[in-house]
Amino acid sequence: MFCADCERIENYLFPETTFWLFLPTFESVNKAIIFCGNGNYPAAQTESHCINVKVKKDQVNRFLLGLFGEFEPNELNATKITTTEGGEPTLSDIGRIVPASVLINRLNSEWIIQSIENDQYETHFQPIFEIDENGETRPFSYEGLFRIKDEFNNIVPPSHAFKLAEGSDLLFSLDLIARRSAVAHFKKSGLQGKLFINFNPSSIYDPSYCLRATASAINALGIRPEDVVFEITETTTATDESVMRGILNFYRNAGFGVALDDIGSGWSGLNMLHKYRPDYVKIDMDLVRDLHRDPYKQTIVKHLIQLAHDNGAKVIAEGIESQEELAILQRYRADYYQGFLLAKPKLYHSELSQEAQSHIDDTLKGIN
Ligand SMILES: [Ca+2]
Repeated sequence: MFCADCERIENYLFPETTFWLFLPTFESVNKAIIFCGNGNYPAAQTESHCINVKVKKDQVNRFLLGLFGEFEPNELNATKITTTEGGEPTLSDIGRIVPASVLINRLNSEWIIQSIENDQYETHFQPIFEIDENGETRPFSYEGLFRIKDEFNNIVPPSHAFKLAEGSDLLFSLDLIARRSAVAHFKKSGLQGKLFINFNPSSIYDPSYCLRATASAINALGIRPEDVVFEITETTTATDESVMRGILNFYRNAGFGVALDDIGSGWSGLNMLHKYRPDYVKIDMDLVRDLHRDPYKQTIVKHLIQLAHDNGAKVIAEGIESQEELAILQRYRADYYQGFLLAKPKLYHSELSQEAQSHIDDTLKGIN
């Protein structure tokens, strides 16, 4: 289940660890030697820009946080580290070299790995509604919202968890777990309608490899591909265009739908709409907020909906909190509606027997 690509910080630590630091400048070498001297950490300079330092296990946190507290962010990024149990680094130790910034982030995000391994996460669902001409609302689909808990069983704000994961090279694992959790919880909850799954394109190196596990999980649980839509967020514009196309092709070939998430007033969003021809466009809640009071937003939303329709996409307005906002969106003929006004995200409890739930878990465990 857990991605073997992600090394744990413990893999770098021994009862007494020798840290091999490859430092970018003489100034950083000096800072490190002075810090080690003051803290009584036995350090030796092996080459002009390399020092090694022996640190006992219970002192590792203090050592790493203290040392890198002395460094500027660019020094931290340019410093590379590997560890050994005492001897000189071998070839495999060289393969474990990481930037100091990643090691520090991993130290801070160790709880994420613990939570993944202990299954301390769940997926909440927020319905997306269609509204007929009589004003009757009906859930058309459910967006899965991943919630991970820390060691005290508190739900961590998702943006914080994903940011930490990104800084410590865990984004790929966390995003994969989140997608799989959405599929499992959807099946267990017995919800009817489509499932919308959030997806971060920057967590993908190779679409056919990285997305296969999610596609397999969907198939294994007997969910029809046409009932699954992946929401790709606009904030990841840094993602290479060819990678994005690879991802979209993968989803389309597998029969899934694609939504562009959080489409705002930015040009990148409009550009993506034209370039990637999504099945759905989700209008960002910033545009929806106080729509009735803001003629500028009204112009944008009106044209955005028109543009989406011209490109064959359905429009979902998200983050709706007031009747006034909803009324305008209906007037502009958005297709679907989501927000606290209509329904909050919540945990849907399983309708299935314990045995049926275990069967789902077991099915997913076999998929990597
Ligand atoms: Ca979303």
